[in-house]
Amino acid sequence: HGRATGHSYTKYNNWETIEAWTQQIAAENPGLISRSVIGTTFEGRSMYLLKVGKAKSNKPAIFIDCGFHAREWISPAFCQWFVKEAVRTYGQDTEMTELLDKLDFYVLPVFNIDGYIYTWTSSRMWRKTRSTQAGSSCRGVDPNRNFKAGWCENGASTSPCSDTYCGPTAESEKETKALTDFIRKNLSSIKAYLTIHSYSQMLLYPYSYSYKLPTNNAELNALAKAAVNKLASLYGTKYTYGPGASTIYLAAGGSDDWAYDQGIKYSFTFELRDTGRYGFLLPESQIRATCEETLLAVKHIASYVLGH
Ligand code: ING
Ligand code: ZN
Repeated sequence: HGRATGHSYTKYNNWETIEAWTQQIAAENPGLISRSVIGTTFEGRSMYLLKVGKAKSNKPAIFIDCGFHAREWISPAFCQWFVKEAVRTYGQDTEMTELLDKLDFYVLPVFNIDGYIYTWTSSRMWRKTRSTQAGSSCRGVDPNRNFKAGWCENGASTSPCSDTYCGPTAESEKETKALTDFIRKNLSSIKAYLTIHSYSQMLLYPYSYSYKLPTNNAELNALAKAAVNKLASLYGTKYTYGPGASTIYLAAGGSDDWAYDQGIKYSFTFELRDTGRYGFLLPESQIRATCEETLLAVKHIASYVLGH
């Protein structure tokens, strides 16, 4: 007899519950959501992707992923919130209606499913994937050090026991490969890439693998500034923003840098609440406010991208 698995947008849901939710929300909104599987994890689980938008061909798209790092539970909570708000406000909120009419959001609710489950069952502070490593009893690769973007040059470790282990090769992880294969296949439509982490209240853009600046640095800086202002307008939550390397730290192999170098010129990493009081253990009482304010920033970026 299993535990009760009722889904709630204001609680942290386990993977079994999130998996059932992806099925249900797609079934309940056939005109706005379709579900696909982009690959399987190391432990063999399906990686679900929700395509959210008014069904129509040849639309531009924005890719959003959550749950790269297992312990950052507010991140999957945001992806679920985003999808709920998209379908709830479609036809009511003029901005969301225009967004869904004119573009598709690809939402990957949990990227690192094996790690997420491990934080529920065994070790709350786990960060990495759960892959086994040749010649080591330590498990897991940092998925945000595993992309082919200055891979393992800076701010990453070659030790399988490190929390920032870059892996034996770039894209060694099945989860990384599933994501990069999907994005490469859909590159012509994907205009923006957003990856949701926590914590530290920052909006980061390339580069993190070196101190070089992206060609559209001025544009990304202005867009990040406008997005964090929107976010702060709701509850006053303060975000810093800028290129990853100078704003947080040098770290090679991140997904936002990789997406940017593929030609996706609007590529951002969100670091959601808080700034360290609770850190990864953000109380469930803050889920609603965190997701509401983040939604404003994401909608702002999406509307900007739609107009450019
Ligand atoms: N922070 C990110 C990390 O992977 C980051 C910061 C962003 C690194 C973009 C590289 C590229 O370390 C968290 N909290 O995971
Ligand atoms: Zn993270």
